[in-house]
Amino acid sequence: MRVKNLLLVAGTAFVALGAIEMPSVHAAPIPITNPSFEQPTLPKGSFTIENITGWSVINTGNPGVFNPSSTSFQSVPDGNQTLYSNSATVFQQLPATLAPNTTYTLRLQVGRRLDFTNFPGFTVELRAGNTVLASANQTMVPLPAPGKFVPLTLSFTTPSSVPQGQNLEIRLKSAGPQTNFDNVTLEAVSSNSVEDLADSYMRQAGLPTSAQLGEERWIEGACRLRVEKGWPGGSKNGECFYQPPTGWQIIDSEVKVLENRNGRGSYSTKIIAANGQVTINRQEIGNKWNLAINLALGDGNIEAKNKLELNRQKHQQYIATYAANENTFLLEATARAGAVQRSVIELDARVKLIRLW
Ligand SMILES: [Ca+2]
Repeated sequence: MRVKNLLLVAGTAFVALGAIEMPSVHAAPIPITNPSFEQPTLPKGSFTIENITGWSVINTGNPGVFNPSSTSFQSVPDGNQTLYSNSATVFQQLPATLAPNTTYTLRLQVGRRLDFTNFPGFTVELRAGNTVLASANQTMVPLPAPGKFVPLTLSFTTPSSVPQGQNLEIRLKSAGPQTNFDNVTLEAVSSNSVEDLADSYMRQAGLPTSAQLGEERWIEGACRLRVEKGWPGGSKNGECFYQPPTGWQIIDSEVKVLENRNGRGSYSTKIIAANGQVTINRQEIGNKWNLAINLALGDGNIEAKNKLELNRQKHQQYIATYAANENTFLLEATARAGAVQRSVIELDARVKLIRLW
């Protein structure tokens, strides 16, 4: 049996990267002026009207900074003071501008006064320029108990392309008397850098990158076969093999008949085990994933660790779905000549591969 083992240009080499400087992708906090409404500083029980350091006011309705006594709140989530609004919108345009492929998470606390019977409801918006990226209202949080605050989280992920120069903006609006807000934070996590970082850890651990895992590729001309039989008739067989490089599995094939003179030739294809069985060392692959995940954990890159765990799961699914002992594509052809008719069959097969490791 003659085995034709073509070396592929396809097997993209990956380089083990030793110790390299890794960028950190901790969530980056976006600076907000006076995020906890501690400015201007007030004595207990006092409030300002439309004087909120760093924040602007639209509409009317007595918004301001409030240092509540225990008749309003036993405590506030952060510091001593909160923002209050009796219907106005309070906003802050931030120096930071909208970035692509980024998840923004706005967090704040929404409070209900002990000494106000009604909780009027509110609207919180994260904006860029004049566009509302994400908004929330009272239906998205539990009704705060009188004298208590509840946390509110608002997230938005930008696409790969966004308009330039759009300043981020936070808007807080009460639907009436009175809603209190405190401890506003905004953070950004670039999804691009998480993917890049996860790929770096995978390369360091000797794994393909996430784009390479599950990559599918057609190998043109994997098998070319020509079988001829002429005088004095009878048949002649021919065969051709193709074996993928390590880490790749055959998942499909197509045969083009270039010539079948007098229609006397025939062919068949199958996937077989030749030159030994394919062995997927699951233990070894599992160890590589553990290494990649531990590297991410050691650097404190939780987002990259989470991404790696997803990639590992995807990888295990690929192996479970595609890994088989058949590792060789076999193309067989027979030319059958008649007493006066020559037989020539010429075939060109291509093979589709998937990268498993
Ligand atoms: Ca505060």
